[in-house]
Amino acid sequence: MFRKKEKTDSRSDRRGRFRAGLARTRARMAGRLGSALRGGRIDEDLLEELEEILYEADIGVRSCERVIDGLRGRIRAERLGSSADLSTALREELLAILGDPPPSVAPAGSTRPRVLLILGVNGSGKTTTIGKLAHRFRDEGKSVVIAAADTFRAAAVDQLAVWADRAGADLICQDQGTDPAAVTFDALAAAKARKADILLVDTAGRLHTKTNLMEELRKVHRVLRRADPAMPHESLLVLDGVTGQNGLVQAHRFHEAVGLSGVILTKIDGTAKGGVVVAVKAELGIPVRLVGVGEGIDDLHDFDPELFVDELLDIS
Ligand SMILES: Nc1nc2c(ncn2[C@@H]2O[C@H](COP(=O)(O)OP(=O)(O)OP(=O)(O)O)[C@@H](O)[C@H]2O)c(=O)[nH]1
Ligand SMILES: [Mg+2]
Repeated sequence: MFRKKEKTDSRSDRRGRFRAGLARTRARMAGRLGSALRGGRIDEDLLEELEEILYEADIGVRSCERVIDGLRGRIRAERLGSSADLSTALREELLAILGDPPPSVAPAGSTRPRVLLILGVNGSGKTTTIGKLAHRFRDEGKSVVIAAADTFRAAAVDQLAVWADRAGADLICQDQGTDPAAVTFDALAAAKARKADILLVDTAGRLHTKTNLMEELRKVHRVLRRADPAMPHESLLVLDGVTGQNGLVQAHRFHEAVGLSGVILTKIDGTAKGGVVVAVKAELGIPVRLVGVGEGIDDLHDFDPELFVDELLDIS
């Protein structure tokens, strides 16, 4: 019933791909930080330069102020004297905003099926991310059902079918134009009947009928909640990292509609503004759970704050 999955990359390859995915941000940020810090003098001019570098990496006004104020206070209180001290303090300030590593989206021992509702505007990377997630879960030996609840475009189902096939997951779809909530209901029944470990629900990103997109998503959410108040176990918003902070406004609307449990930030490989991860946490108060660093099936990583900040600042 659950088809054979594609061969995956090894762990070290994955780490390498994560690093490669952050290359643009690192090149811009770490290079400039390095030369600013090498200047030697720790004064207001240096803080101003750091602020500009952080701001350009898209970490957001609020986080920028918080980091710089934190550094200013520590320079005084802890008498930070060397650029190495300052670099360590900067790392700590960024980590303080990002917080502890977020929990896994499908922790071991979860009840079956664990339901992940995937949301986001048109083109943000929902379908691709679902393919990557399905592949990862299959790699962990879990059985996966995917609900094609983007019923507007026929091509949407075809695209999802390709990913389901690559990952070795089962796809539940219906005719174009069917109510997405009905597809979700059927997919949940199928996942239960097949005793699947995971149900991934792909949704539309665009307004395509008279119904408001948020209304449609609320209905999908409601169908799951009615079946089990614990469902969906995760409502994850896929945000395009290239659009950076412009995506945060939309994020508020999705959050109001269904209550988000996390963000999946995609296309970080296509931007030098990877600092947007910090802005998402600081401005939305919603943790980044996963990061997409490419179009390949292995290019999705759990968000690890320490690893991320170290890559950002080029600390190895
Ligand atoms: N470089 C890169 N491209 C990505 C990433 N994630 C998705 N993409 C690309 O982004 C484009 C849109 O991805 P989709 O998965 O179709 O986006 P979607 O949100 O399902 O779009 P709609 O169904 O139209 O709402 C595709 O060309 C993907 O290959 C990523 O992490 N890095
Ligand atoms: Mg899609």
